Amino acid sequence: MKLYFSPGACSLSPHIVLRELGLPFEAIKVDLASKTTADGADFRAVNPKGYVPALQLDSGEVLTEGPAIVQYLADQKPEAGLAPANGSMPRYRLQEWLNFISTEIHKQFSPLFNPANPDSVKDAQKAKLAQRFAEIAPVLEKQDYLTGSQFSVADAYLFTVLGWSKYFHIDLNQWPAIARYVDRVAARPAVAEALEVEAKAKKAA
Ligand SMILES: N[C@@H](CCC(=O)N[C@@H](CS)C(=O)NCC(=O)O)C(=O)O
Repeated sequence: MKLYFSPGACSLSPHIVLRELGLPFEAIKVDLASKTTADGADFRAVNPKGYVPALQLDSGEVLTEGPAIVQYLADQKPEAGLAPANGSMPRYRLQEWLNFISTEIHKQFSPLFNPANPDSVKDAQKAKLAQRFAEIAPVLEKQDYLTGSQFSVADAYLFTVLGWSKYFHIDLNQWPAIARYVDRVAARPAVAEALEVEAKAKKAA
C-alpha cells in the first residue's frame, strides 16, 4: 500500500493507524501547493481532488477521504480492535465520531489556515471550535478514548486535528481532559513514530 501524505496534515491520521496496525506501507510525500509528489509526479493523477490523504492499494485502486481510509485499514486487521465490527452499533458510534471530527472540527479549522480570511472570520471559527472542544471534554473526563477504554481510528483522527490548535494559539489546557488526552495519545509508540517520521519529512522539504 502507498499512503500519500503531507507532514502534519490530516493524513497523519491514517499514518498513525498504519503504524498502530503494523501494516507494510510506503509513505509518499505530496507538495500540496504544486500538487506533485517527491519524485515530481502529478499527484492529481492519483487523487483528482488534489488533497491528502490518499491510499493506493496493492491492486492499484485508490481510496480517498480520511474517515473511509482509516476504517478500511482497521478492517484489514480487525483483531487489533481499532474499529468495532461492521454493522454493529459500536461501529455506528465510531462513524458518528468520525463524521463529527470531519465536519465539526477538521473543516472548522480549515478557514484558519487561509491567510486571505479576515480576523473576524478566524475569531468566529475559533469560537466554534471552542464550543466543540467543550462538548468533547466531558467525554474524555470519564474515559481514556472517544469510544471508551480502547484506542480507535477516531482517536487517531481527533489527535491529528487537535494538534493544529498550537498554530492558532488555542490553548488546550482550557479543557484539561483534552490536554491529558493529547498527552496520552502522543505517548503511544506508533503515534510517536508517525510524528517523528513526519517531522523529518517536513525538515527535508
Ligand atoms: N475531505 C477530505 C479532506 C482532506 C483535506 O482537507 N486535506 C487537506 C490537508 S488536511 C489538503 O490536502 N488540502 C490541500 C488542498 O485541498 O488543496 C478528507 O476528509 O480526507
